[in-house]
Order: sequence, then C-alpha cells, then structure tokens
Amino acid sequence: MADPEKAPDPFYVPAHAGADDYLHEAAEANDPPSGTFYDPENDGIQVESLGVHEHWNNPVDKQYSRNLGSGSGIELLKTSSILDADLNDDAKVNLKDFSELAQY
Ligand SMILES: [Ca+2]
Ligand SMILES: [Ca+2]
Repeated sequence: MADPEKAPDPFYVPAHAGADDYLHEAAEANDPPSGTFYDPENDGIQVESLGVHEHWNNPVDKQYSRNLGSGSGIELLKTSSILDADLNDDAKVNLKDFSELAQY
C-alpha cells in the first residue's frame, strides 16, 4: 500500500495507463475532456453524465466527498466484518443483501 506521507513514486506506472481517463470521460459525458460529442442514438442530443467519478482523499482514510461533507458524490460505507454483510438476517450473504444495501 502506498504511504500517503511519501512523495509520489516518479517511476510508478499504472497497470492500465489511461484507464482513469475513461472514468472522467463517462462522468463528464455531457462535456467530456476529449471534446467528443457522445450521441449513441444519433438524434443530435448529447448524453448526460453517466455517473460520479472521484478519487478518495488518501489510501488510508479512503474518504470521498460525501464522507468529507464537501460534496454530493461518493460515500464509502465500511462494514466491520463479513458477517455484517447479512443485512436481512436470513443467515445467507447474497444479492438480497446487496438489495438491502442499495436502500441506503
Ligand atoms: Ca442522443
Ligand atoms: Ca442475508
């Protein structure tokens, strides 16, 4: 894990260089950094943002804008253990529990 107190490693190369660019492009599809006019229906109307993309504040605290109270983007919810994932108390951890989580 990277130490947030250290200076960035100048030799670091991401596993998939430019992958983050696609997330920026999707989040800002209505006004993308590339300048592309996204119109998959070819109706002359540009698509809206495809969702939020942001980075956490550091790899230790992992705080996003909603965690920090600085925006309405991502909020990271942490569970204390895998057993807590059984949100509907049916002794199984499955998609029904994810459905429960989506209610938050
Ligand atoms: Ca369109
Ligand atoms: Ca369950």
